[in-house]
Amino acid sequence: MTLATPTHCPYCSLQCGLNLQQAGGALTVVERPDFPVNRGALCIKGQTSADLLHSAERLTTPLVRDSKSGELRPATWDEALDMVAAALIAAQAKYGTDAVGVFGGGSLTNEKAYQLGKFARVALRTSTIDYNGRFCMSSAAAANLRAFGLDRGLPFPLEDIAGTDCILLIGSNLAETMPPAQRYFTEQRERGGSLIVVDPRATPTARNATLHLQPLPGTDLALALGLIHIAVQKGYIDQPFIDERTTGWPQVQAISMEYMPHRVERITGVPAKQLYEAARLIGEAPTGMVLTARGAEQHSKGTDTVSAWINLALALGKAGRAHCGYGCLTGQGNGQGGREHGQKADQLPGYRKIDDPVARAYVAGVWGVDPNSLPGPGPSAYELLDSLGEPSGVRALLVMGSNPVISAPRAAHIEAKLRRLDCLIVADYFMSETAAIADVVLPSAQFAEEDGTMTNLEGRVIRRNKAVPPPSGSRTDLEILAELAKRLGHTEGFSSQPELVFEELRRASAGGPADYAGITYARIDAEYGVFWPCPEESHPGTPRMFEERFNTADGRARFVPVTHRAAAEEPDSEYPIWFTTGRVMAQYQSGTQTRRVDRLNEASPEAFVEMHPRLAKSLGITDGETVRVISRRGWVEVKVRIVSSIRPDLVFMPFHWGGKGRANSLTNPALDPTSRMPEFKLCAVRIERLVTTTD
Ligand SMILES: Nc1nc2c(c(=O)[nH]1)N[C@H]1C(S)=C(S)[C@@H](COP(=O)(O)OP(=O)(O)OC[C@H]3O[C@@H](n4cnc5c(=O)[nH]c(N)nc54)[C@H](O)[C@@H]3O)O[C@H]1N2
Ligand SMILES: Nc1nc2c(c(=O)[nH]1)N[C@H]1C(S)=C(S)[C@@H](COP(=O)(O)OP(=O)(O)OC[C@H]3O[C@@H](n4cnc5c(=O)[nH]c(N)nc54)[C@H](O)[C@@H]3O)O[C@H]1N2
Ligand code: SF4
Ligand SMILES: [Mo]
Repeated sequence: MTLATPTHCPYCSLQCGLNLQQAGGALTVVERPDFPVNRGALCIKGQTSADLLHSAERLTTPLVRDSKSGELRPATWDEALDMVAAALIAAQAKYGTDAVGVFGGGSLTNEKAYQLGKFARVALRTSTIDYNGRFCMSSAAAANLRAFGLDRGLPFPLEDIAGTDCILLIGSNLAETMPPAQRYFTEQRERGGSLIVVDPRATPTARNATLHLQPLPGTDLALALGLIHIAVQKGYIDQPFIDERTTGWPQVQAISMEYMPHRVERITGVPAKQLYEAARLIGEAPTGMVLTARGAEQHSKGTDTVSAWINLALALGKAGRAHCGYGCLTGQGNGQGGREHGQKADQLPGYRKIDDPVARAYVAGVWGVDPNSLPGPGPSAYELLDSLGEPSGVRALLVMGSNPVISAPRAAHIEAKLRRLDCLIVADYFMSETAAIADVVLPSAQFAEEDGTMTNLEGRVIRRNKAVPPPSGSRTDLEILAELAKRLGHTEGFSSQPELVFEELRRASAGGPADYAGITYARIDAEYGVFWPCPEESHPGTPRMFEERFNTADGRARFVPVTHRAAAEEPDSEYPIWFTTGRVMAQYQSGTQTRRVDRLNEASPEAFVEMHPRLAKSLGITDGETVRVISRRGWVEVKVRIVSSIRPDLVFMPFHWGGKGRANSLTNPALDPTSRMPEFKLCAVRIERLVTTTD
């Protein structure tokens, strides 16, 4: 009999179900048609995910930087862990507790994210902890909180999308970033529904739309206000809903009056006719959904932009009822759970706030520590990385689940700062670009080698199951944290058993906004996941939220008055072209994992920059030519792909590669004032040819 372990893909927030089957000593991925979210479908990354487990490039022994040669050399676990503990203790003794930093990730299981937060606050007593989710959906999270009093990416199951009449999808290329989700969009269209896609590129997602709006990047806020303006003008506003379920409309309506269609056309480049058409499609539809992803959110005004789109949904009465609502398409495998259990600078488990005295007392009680011993909020991800090696900044950093040398904005600057640390410790499966400059590298176990839970983009808590033991020489992240805690004097409170950690997480989250108290491993297995909040074991979980009330004190959603503003950096005579970044189907994030899978490299072997034929012509550039793209922060050298699907004033580059192909050498770390999200999606560049031809 062949053994199959039901589990989930290690990559994105869709967390597609798959089976891992033993075949001839190796694991292979086979369909798991019973799992409801993807119903057996997998994208090419999920299909090839078992290759990660058998990769010859797996790290299987700890490495430490040799003080004489300056090179990384193999070490025993004891030697490496002793070295880490000594470095952490030394940095704190010399520079204070906050001089040790922790940088986590949205790919960590809930158990690991929870334990990492506890490790920082209890074992290290540092306030300096944040994670890469800050770079991901923090703007949507902030806007969700201020409108609805609660942040869950989608307040409804994905399947509800198939039943809505109109979808407004802003800044998402889900045909490439979560392909199996497309089935719900296709079903929706087949039922007669309409889809409006807002993207400066005619992506595969946009090509399926009823209407594609192709604005200048960074102008979504004005676009949303313009649609509200037209909705008022045309009578699409749902006044009974506004009166019964919201507050703050008059102010937002007054602001929208200033966004006349011709003015919005001037700001966004979207013809007024298309603005009217978009407003009509969603305004006249009985039900509708407004969904955003990184294209709308990764801006220095990302939070206000999402607020503007939420305002539109509320004004049209398309929230808080069946087949209606605003949702953020979260990105990383555990992007949702990773932001709920305490690895974020301002958070305690259960999505509690670290500066709330009641929350501090409760969580301190679960942890058996004095509430006063818990540190306060720390710096956000970019600010943390920017402080590395500074006199009052971080001197030793533990990175678990991120590769900031590739993925942080203004990456050359951040890489230089990482190199200045007294001690950089990286736990990873592979030699990422960040691990390569570390002082200690700790080889971790991968998805099929550990148990745990993940929370997908719908707020569905699911189980990652162990199919094989980790290779000898590597350890799970929970084991690493337990061993380090022991060396810092905490022999208890840091279990390496996932289910025990989950039991503690349940208690720590009980009564908080993201309440997992009623969720057990056994229930998840029996029910294909459980949606939080789920306060009791007898509670069914909450697939749909806000149908009766929003999570604010008075139960009403809040309109938030926001106005359009320019990007932090705009083109000028020196840097005349807009530059934006994103993803391709076959590569994932900083590429540490996917760049090690043959089939994925064949599909997407290298970095490139997309440009419109008209722009290429004006610069004398031919398809396939290598050019230098330069911003105020750095340069890249990449091949050009000439495509007519992009605006002529903009170029696009995926961020999955390093070296001369590192998109983040160019990006602008201007931060959103509320979410502290960097402006990944917009800066100004100039393009230079490397060769001069005579023809
Ligand atoms: N293949 C693949 N899939 C992934 C990932 C991956 O790395 N690779 N990563 C996962 C993660 S963590 C995330 S966060 C998600 C991200 O998923 P998406 O948000 O779908 O991905 P992006 O490509 O970053 O951005 C989406 C689109 O935003 C557009 N855009 C750029 N600027 C603007 C703007 O100002 N306004 C608007 N409206 N659009 C703009 C870009 O042209 C791009 O097509 O994907 C997840 N899935
Ligand atoms: N220019 C530009 N930059 C961007 C973005 C963009 O759109 N444009 N998007 C941003 C977004 S949305 C995101 S989410 C970030 C992501 O960027 P990163 O934070 O760099 O995310 P990953 O590449 O997934 O890095 C995860 C690293 O941790 C390892 N890893 C994965 N899981 C685990 C685990 O369980 N344990 C341990 N120990 N290691 C693990 C992987 O091998 C990998 O090396 O990039 C951001 N950067
Ligand atoms: S869509 Fe996401 S979760 Fe599904 S197979 Fe692809 S990468 Fe994995
Ligand atoms: Mo992300």
